[in-house]
Amino acid sequence: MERTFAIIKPDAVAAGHSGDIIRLIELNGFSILRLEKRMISKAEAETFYGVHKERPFFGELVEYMTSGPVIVMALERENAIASWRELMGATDPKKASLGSLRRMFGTHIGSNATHGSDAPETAAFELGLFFPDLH
Ligand code: 3AN
Repeated sequence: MERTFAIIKPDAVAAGHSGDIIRLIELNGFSILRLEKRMISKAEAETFYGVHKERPFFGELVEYMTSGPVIVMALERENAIASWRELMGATDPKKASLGSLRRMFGTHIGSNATHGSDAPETAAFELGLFFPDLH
């Protein structure tokens, strides 16, 4: 069993897609270990996206992720990290495969409905940031 960290981003929450996304998470065999609807602070977003600090879209990304409530989740499944990335689809919703969450619910490369950790080290870092009591 493996764990990953997932976010339903502000655009998807605001558009009322949370229920559909959570249903697809469960249909795809993930256990939801933790789930919380909350705001992300500017400081949290800057820490969370620290690896993108030098990218031109960093300011826009932080502003967007703090613009409204999100749903943060700890998910568990066999091969959870790669499986969740596959269910999400490519970063750009226009290029994401048919049936993927970003294709169905994303609107733009900067507002692409969901986040998922990209490696075991990132999953450990991100889970620790949002669910420090999860062991
Ligand atoms: P992924 O989330 O698929 O791992 P990354 O790690 O390349 O994608 O990018 C992190 C986040 O930064 C993306 N989820 C997206 O919201 C945002 N992002 C990536 N590229 C762009 C871009 N060209 N313009 C605006 N936002 C972007």
